This record gives sequence, C-alpha cells and structure tokens, in this order.
Amino acid sequence: MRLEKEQIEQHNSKLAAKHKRAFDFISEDIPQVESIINKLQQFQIAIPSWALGTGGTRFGRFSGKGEPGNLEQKIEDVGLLHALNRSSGAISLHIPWDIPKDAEQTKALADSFGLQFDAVNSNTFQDQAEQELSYKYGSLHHVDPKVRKQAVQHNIDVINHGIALGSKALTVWLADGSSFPGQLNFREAFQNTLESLKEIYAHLPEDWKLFVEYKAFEPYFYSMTIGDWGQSLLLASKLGPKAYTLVDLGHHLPNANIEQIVSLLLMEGKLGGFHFNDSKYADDDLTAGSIKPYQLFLIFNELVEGMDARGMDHATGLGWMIDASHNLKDPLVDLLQSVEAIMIAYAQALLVDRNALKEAQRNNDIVKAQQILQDTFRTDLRAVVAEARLRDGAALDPIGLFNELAVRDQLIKERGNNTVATGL
Ligand code: LRH
Ligand code: MN
Ligand code: MN
Repeated sequence: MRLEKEQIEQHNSKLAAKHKRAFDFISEDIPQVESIINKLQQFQIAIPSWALGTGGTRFGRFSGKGEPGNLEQKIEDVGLLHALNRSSGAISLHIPWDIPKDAEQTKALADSFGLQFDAVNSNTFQDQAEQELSYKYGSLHHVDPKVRKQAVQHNIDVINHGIALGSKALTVWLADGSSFPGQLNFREAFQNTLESLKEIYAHLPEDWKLFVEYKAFEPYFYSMTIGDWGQSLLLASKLGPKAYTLVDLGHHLPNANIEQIVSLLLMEGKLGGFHFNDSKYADDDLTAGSIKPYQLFLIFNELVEGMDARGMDHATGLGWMIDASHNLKDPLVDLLQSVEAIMIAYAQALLVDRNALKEAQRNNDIVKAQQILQDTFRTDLRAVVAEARLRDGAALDPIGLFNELAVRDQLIKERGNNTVATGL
C-alpha cells in the first residue's frame, strides 16, 4: 500500500485552519521558529525492522493482523510511516531476522519510498538454524575460540549485507553475560570480547562506524559483559576512531542519569547514536516519551548543547534510531507516536535559551536554571512540529490520517489475518 499525495493534501486542507491558528499563536513568541522548523525538517529517525509486528512477551503473544511477512512488506510499512510524517526516512535491519535476498532490488524498493538503510544489527543472542555452535554461553566473549570465530564471522556477514544496501554502521549488542557468581572470569570475558570486536572492526569500510551497545541486565542477571557505558566506552576507545557507544534508553539501572552519560560521551566524541524507547522499570521498549517525557527532553537538551559545542550537524552527526516492541498497540501507530515524541523533545531542546541558561549556571542561580528548562518543556510545540511536517508534504495529523484511511484494514486485506513479523 502506498499513500497518494492527494490523500494527504485532502486531509491537510481539512485541518489547515485549526493548525494555522495554533501555529500563529505559538510562533508569535518564538523569534527563531523558522530555524527550528528547518532543523526539524532535516531530522530523520530510523525505524527498526524488528518492531513492525506485535512482539508479545514470554507470557504470550496476542497476534496482530496484516503484519509484514517479509522484508519487502516491512519496507512498505516504513514507507507508509515516512509518507505520513516525513521524519522516518530510514530503516535499521536486524540480521538474520531480515536478510535482503537481492540487495539491488531491496535498495530500489526502499528508494521508491525515499528510505535509506541505517545501521545494520547483528544477532548472536539466538542460535540460527544452519549454525554449527551454540551461543548459550555467549558469543564474542565465549570461552571457546571456535564460538567466538563463528560470531565474528556472522558480524562480518552483516557488514557485507550492509555494504550492499548502503548502510554506514554496524550495531553490536551482545547478550553475553552470566547469571551466577563464579560463572565467568570478568577479565577474560572482556578481553575475549575486545579481541573479537577488533576482528570485526578490521572489516569495517573506511566510512563506517561501529556502535557498541550496552545493557545493564537481561538476558543474564548477574553480569553483562558490556553492561554499562563505561565498558562500552572502554571497548570503543581501545578499538579506534570508528567505534562509538550506542545508548539504548531502556538499558540502564533505574534512575540512571542518562542525560549526563550522553553529555560526557559527546564531550569525548564517542557518542554514536541512540535506540529510543521508554520504560518504567527496565528494558520495557515502550513508546518514546510515554513514561518520562521530561527525561527525553533533558537528553535532547544535552544533545543540542553538546553537538553545537562540537559543531556537529544534528541530523547526520549521530545515529537516531527507535528500538521498541509492541504488545498492545498497532505497531505502526505506536511508531508514529514515538517519532512525534522525539520530534517534540528535539524542538523543545532547540528552544532552550542557551545564553540565559549559561548565565544562570555562572551565577549559581538554580531557580532560574530550573525555570528555563521547565518553562521550555512546558511550551506546547506540537504545532511547530506539525508545521515542519506540513512543509514537507506529510500529514498534519499522521495518526488521524492512518485511521481515516483505515490503513490497517487495507493491510489486512492485502496480507491476511494470520501474519507473524520476524523480530522482537
Ligand atoms: C537488546 C536490544 C538490542 C537488540 C534489540 C532487539 O535489548 O535493545 O538493540 O538488537 O534489542
Ligand atoms: Mn537496543
Ligand atoms: Mn533493548
């Protein structure tokens, strides 16, 4: 299914007057509104290929309908999202969940929707049908060099798939860890991981990045070999200039100060990118901004401050990706909500009065500093984000149009009721 330009225009014309009122009202107080809109238009967030179906939990899966049954249909789904919001112009593939059969054709299909391929992800946390050795006790950190070799080779294969598609980064997330004290020699596990990553790093093309993702716990509950940003940064620093830390918002211990982590990684030039999602407890993979929107804003506040300090381009300087899973909501609607929340947080961060904040910090004026951030966070910029969409030919109300056009019903007609998408 593809959306027609006229369908979007018709939808927008119905909402035009209401939108104009809201936009005029808010933009009167924002002298830099044009520059904010411009930045929003450039900002694209990659959609994970593994989050287009209804994942479920280990306690059950309540199957969605009309889900994509192959990579082509997943690309089509992301194409729909991008047509609706013009901010989802990339897809991040998880391999082997999503292996392109013919890279040229896959690229051409993505291109026809205006989509690019963001980081490719390797998977050494599950055993694959044709593989010889098991990852039950880990992959890149494994005590057996043969298992490490197999896992390294898988990552090299993933890089090669990525090259064929025009990706520019590999994300490595390892489930490697231990569940009981004594199970692992931490030092050896770390060193094995480093040596394995070095081999993978050696296969990266010149203009590629390696993102090292960390996670505090799960699937193992005593230690994770890359359990926090310290371990990730240590690895990335030892590997070299193409290696960076990837921050998945759900991968921290409760109440971790993620915005501070982000600020310091950026300062060191070692922040590679994001997996956006939200959580109340741990790696809940909920809609971005649905539980802790203030935290999302504070993270973007550090991002804008830090990227500007380093003269980085906001849109291309880091990898912006969603990593979510959907159990209750329609995955496409949930992803639209995530993108909107990210755009709002970014827009608000662009609105922060940096000079006033600096001044307040210099004067130890805590009340003022807090007020500057809170006032900005409480400013409703939804109409500004909608204006950026409007100018890009996207829908003023993406979820509204998704419902008006009964997109899911259409997809069910095309794909059927009994569909299972690969992924989370
Ligand atoms: C691990 C993770 C990682 C995986 C994805 C499926 O929790 O965040 O990014 O690749 O989920
Ligand atoms: Mn992740
Ligand atoms: Mn995760």
